[in-house]
Amino acid sequence: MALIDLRSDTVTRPTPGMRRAMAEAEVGDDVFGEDPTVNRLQELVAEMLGAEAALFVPSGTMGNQICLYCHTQPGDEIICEAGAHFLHYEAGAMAALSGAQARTIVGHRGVITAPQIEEVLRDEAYYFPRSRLIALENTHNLAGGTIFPLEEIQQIRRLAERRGLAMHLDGARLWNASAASGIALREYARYFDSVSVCFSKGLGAPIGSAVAGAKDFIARARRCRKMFGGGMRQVGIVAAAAIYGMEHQRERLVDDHARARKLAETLHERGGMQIDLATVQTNIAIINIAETKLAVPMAVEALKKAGVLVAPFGATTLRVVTHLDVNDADIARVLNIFQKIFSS
Ligand code: TLP
Repeated sequence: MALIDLRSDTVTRPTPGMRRAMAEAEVGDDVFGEDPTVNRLQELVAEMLGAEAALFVPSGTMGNQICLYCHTQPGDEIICEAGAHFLHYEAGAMAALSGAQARTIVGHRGVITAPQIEEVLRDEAYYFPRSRLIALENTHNLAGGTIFPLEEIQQIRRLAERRGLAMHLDGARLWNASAASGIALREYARYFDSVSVCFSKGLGAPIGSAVAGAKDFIARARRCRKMFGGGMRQVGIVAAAAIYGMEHQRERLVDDHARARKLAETLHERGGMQIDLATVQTNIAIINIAETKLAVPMAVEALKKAGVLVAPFGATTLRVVTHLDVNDADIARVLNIFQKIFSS
């Protein structure tokens, strides 16, 4: 029987419809701005996010790093939650490429508040780093796919304006936040100076992300994309997959959320597994196995042998992510396998 891969929503394969869209895409040289499908994608993303412009980039990492670079000078400080993806999973790029440093705040389920941020902002003094950018993540990956509440974003925006800071949103899974909360993408996006979104996660595209913002910001981002080696040529074939994902595979994200919820509710407190159910708001569940008889590497191996791939996600935790290539029957099988591994 085929393995059920719950390591990430990045593992999905392009669907037949998506492959057809890719095969039929009109293309041109995007470094010259001449790929009609890329241009259409960028217009679509800008429109959806209510931004002046958008730029197609190869990965979420590049999208985030371009934005961090464009907002800061070396030595500037970026305020973010302690589990931010760009701090932990982007190979130290922020330090290497932007020369910025992080001021981290431990949030509650990935959420930090305006008063917490205000407390760490620097006063003006030549010997202090310059507080420059507030970067949020929605949904928050490390916290378990949690949604950043809109009211909190609004408070943070007010603070940012008062103190002259820019705001960036890592919206790799903003689609999920919007699908789960019913709040429009553009409503989330309007409080930020830059937003990055990914097509290669819940939407099922094989590659690609975009950054959105004001026209002059995107012009600088385009130059930076080239500098980082992300200028691409006939990439209408992949932009077509992104468009297809947004148009045909977005509404179904709520099914992923329901499956993650079902999985979490069933596994919680079985065989020693602990899940903070309040964090299971979208397509991710973090399972703490400290109280079980298995250590993380052994659990990952045993689950793999039985037919399920999960991601090790800390000293005592596993991450499971639901996506396009996982159906209800798979979830039923996963539940049986977990039951067997952790209660035997
Ligand atoms: N996240 C991946 C891994 O890197 C952990 C995953 O499997 O979840 N922002 C967020 C919030 C992300 O979760 C990711 C990918 C990225 C940015 C980076 O995207 P890519 O992988 O396209 O560079």
